[in-house]
Amino acid sequence: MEVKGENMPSIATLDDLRAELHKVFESDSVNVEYVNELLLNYKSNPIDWKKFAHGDRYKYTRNLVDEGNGKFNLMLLVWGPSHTSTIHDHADAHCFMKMLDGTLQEVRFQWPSDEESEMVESGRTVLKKNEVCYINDSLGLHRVENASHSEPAVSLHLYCPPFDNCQVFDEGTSKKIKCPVTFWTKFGKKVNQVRNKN
Ligand code: CSS
Ligand code: FE2
Repeated sequence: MEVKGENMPSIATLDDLRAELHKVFESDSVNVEYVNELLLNYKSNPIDWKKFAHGDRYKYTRNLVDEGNGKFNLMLLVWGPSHTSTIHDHADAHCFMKMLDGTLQEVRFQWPSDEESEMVESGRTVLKKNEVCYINDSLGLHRVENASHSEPAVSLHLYCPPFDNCQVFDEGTSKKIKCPVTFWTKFGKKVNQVRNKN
């Protein structure tokens, strides 16, 4: 489908974005370009999202914002200075990531062909406030890093369908293990004290 500016609804707030995402994901087929465009059209405003932005000094956190009627999960990730994810896949889901604050670096890797050689990097992208990035397993694997030693970063992630496990990979050997996707908060409230292992 062609995405034309004049057909885009206005997305002034995070609530507008959530409402539009609920509509879009009623259908079982995902229009990646359209979702990308919606996320781009929302201009980050901390007043909308600060109630979900609960960070931790040791590890980036996942804060669930919306369960999308079971069709998608929308979450805020809060990255302290130097926090980084593992190299991971996305459990056959679509993954959209929109920058709300700060800057993150995405490092992509090829799927390994065995479990005894170093992972092969396939590209790097710096993501700045309001930019959007998309990945799924057919595009490879990635690691996301807050390269700043002083500034936090906040990103909004949409996973469709939602998943509660993914695979994480060791960069030196390509060995992989299954890892649970845990939340630090849900709908603005603390759910447990367990740090995520990704
Ligand atoms: N998938 C990662 C974040 S980078 S898309 C995670 O949820 O930990
Ligand atoms: Fe990811």
